[in-house]
Formats: sequence, structure tokens, C-alpha cells
Amino acid sequence: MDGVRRTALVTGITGQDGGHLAQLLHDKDYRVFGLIRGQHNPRREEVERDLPFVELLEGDMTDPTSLVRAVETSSPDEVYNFAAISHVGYSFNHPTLTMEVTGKGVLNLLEAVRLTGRAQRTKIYQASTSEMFGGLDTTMPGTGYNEESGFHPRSPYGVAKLYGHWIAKNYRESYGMFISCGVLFNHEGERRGTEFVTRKISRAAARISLGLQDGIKLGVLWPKRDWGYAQDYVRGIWMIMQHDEPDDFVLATGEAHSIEDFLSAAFAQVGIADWRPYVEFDPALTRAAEVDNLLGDASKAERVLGWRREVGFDELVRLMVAHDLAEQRQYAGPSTSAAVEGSSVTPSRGTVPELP
Ligand code: NAP
Ligand code: G4F
Repeated sequence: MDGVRRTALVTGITGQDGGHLAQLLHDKDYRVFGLIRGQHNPRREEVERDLPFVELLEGDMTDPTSLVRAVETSSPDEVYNFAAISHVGYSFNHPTLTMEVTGKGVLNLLEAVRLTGRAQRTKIYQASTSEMFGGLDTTMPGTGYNEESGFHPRSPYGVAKLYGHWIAKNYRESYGMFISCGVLFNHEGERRGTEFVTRKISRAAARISLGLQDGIKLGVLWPKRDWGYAQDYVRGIWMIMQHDEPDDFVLATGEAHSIEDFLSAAFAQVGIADWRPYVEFDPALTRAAEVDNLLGDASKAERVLGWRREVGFDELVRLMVAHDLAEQRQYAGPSTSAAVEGSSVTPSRGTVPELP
């Protein structure tokens, strides 16, 4: 490959990881294609503005023909499959769609690579997840889940991802394809969707401190997650793909924190010592089955790839809240900056409607 410009096809280009990875690949001088779905995708303009170097190809994980066309057009050295229905709560309400996109979509993509004659030339990354482990006390080793741990998915999303994981491994073994699976624990950051709990909290903390919002509705607060920083993980994803053999790797921080911990840290950053008066329990935000505790053990990735996460929990919260403060300040009145930087909150109404 030395001296030859590499080409990558990234599915899920409008998502958190797709955006970060596209930037990383561009910085490494890849030619980057991104798969975008829908007749009118509302996030297309954002990609065109923030990632102008990405060559967009229209396609949908549920439409095999479109994937064949995307692979033929891009002729990629590397395919990164991030496309998914990725919200666990949403997957309970849309289990069939989740299976079609998050599960069967992986098969459609693998077949597109195989049927276009690229099985031995194109490397594939499959975005597997810690949700496949399920977080039951009886299944989690004290040091956290690793590549040898058993699976017990607790949602339609987790089950669909497990199908994607196994079909990827099956194609690796059956056809000798270079297919690696990253079993990633939760990773968050400035590009995280606002439907996920960390970003919902960091944005609410910022908006409450600016007087733009009165409170926040949340589901259960006791579950623990192993939360890392998305840019650390995307660097790890690229390292997984540069390894000389296809394999599976866990990426995690090795620390678990509860949602209450995240609330405390985020609200403290905007000068609110007690988050409780601002948080209301909403049963509609609970799930039919919950994953109580996820902790990961990334020692294989550290040993084999030399990967190491750089950002820890406190810094992650700091980065997210700082980003949301900067973003939301444009909607606030001029008297709010002291409230944010000081230790007490001085509400001041802005012009943006309250968020749920
Ligand atoms: P994300 O922000 O939710 O992005 C998901 C992407 O999938 C979006 O670009 C979305 O496009 C696309 N998509 C949805 N349905 C599609 C379809 N039918 N055809 C084509 N594209 C479709 O997810 P993320 O956080 O970046 O995560 C990337 C991947 O890693 C996902 O597969 C996720 O399940 C997995 N993962 C994430 C984490 C995490 O903590 N972030 C941890 C482990 C694994 P639209 O914008 O058009 O909806
Ligand atoms: O932020 P979450 O929606 O993330 P979750 O369910 O852990 O899934 C994320 O991480 C997985 C890796 O383990 C990825 F595979 C997946 O694609 C996704 O990126 O919820 C975290 C916790 C849950 O226990 C949930 O019940 O927060 C709890 N929660 C409480 N209130 C809430 C809310 N979650 C959301 N999204 N919104 C709430 O209002």
C-alpha cells in the first residue's frame, strides 16, 4: 500500500463515529466515501458543511442493490460499517426494523463486497457492541467483559448486533475475508446524538445554567456504563483495521459510572451543586429490560495493538459540557455568562423552546 492513496467507504456517515472516522481517515490522506440514506436526509447539509471532502453515495442497509452500487462505485480498500438503528430504547419499539438494519444489513453489506469480487481485497470493520454482553451480574467477570466473555443480549438492538457479529465472523471463517469486529463499550463526545443519556444531560446542564430550560426528564439513574471518549475509540477502530490479521477487540476504559455520577459531574461543572431538583423521573423513558452494569476489559487491544484511551470520565464530562455551553450560549441573553462561570445559577430566559 505504500505510496498508494487508500480508499474507504464509511456507512453511518451522519452519525457520531462516522463523522469522527471520516475526519481521521482524511487526515491520513484516504479518499473517503460515505453512505447516506433517504430521499431527503436532514443531516446531509451538516456532513457537506463539516466534512466537505467526503464523497456521498446514496444507499440503505436494507437495500442490497444500493450497497452493491456503493461498493462498486467506491471500490474501497476498507469498509467501516457504522450504520445501525443504534438506540436501545428505540429498538424495543421497532424490533423488526432494528433486525433489518442492524442485523440483516450487515449481511447485505458483506454480500455486496463478496458479489462485487472484492472478498480478498477489501477489509471490513463491523461495529459490534458491549450491549451483546447484557450486563447481568452473573455473566460479568470482576475485571469486566473481554473477548472471551459469553453473550446475553437484553434488547432487540443487542440481539440484532449479535447476529451482525456472528455473520461477520462466519464470513471471515468461511470465505477468508478480512473482517474485524470492534466490541466497543459506550463512547461519547461532542458529536454524540442528543437522544443518548450523556449528551441529553450535558446539554440540559448547559441550558439550565443559561436559563434556557427548567429541568430534564430521565428514566432510571442507577445503571452503570463504561463511558469513553469517541475520538479515542475511533483511533482504536483504525488500529484494529491496520492489524495484520482480522480479529475481535474490546475497547473500553475499565471504569464504570452510574448515570447519577454523570449528572453530578455535569451539573457541578455549571455551578449547580445538587442536580436533584432539576431531574424528573419519566417512566416512558424506561426500557422493557435494562442493562444494569457494563464494564469492559480492553487489555487485549492494549497488548496487541498498543491502543490506550487518553480521556477519562471527568475529562469526558468536562469536554461535553464545555461544548454544549459554547453551543447554547448563542440562544441565551447577555446576562448569563457569570452564571455559567461562577458557582451559582442565575436563570435568564432565552428564545429557544424548552427541550424534553
Ligand atoms: P449513530 O450516531 O446513531 O449513527 C448511526 C448511523 O446509522 C447514522 O448515520 C444513521 O443515518 C445510520 N443509519 C440508520 N439506519 C440506516 C439505514 N437503514 N441505512 C443506512 N444508514 C442507516 O451511532 P454511533 O454512535 O456513531 O455508533 C456507530 C456504530 O457503532 C453503530 O452501529 C452503533 O450501534 C455502534 N456502537 C456504538 C457505540 C457507542 O457508544 N456510540 C458503542 C458500541 C457500538 P441517519 O442519520 O440517516 O439516521
Ligand atoms: O445513553 P443510552 O441510550 O445508551 P445505551 O443504552 O447504553 O446504548 C449505547 O451504548 C451501547 C454500547 O453499550 C451502544 F451499542 C448503543 O448503540 C448506544 O450507543 O442509555 C444509557 C443508560 C441506560 O441504562 C438507559 O436506561 O441510560 C439510561 N437512561 C436513563 N434515562 C436513559 C435515559 N437513556 C436515554 N437514552 N435517555 C434517557 O432519558
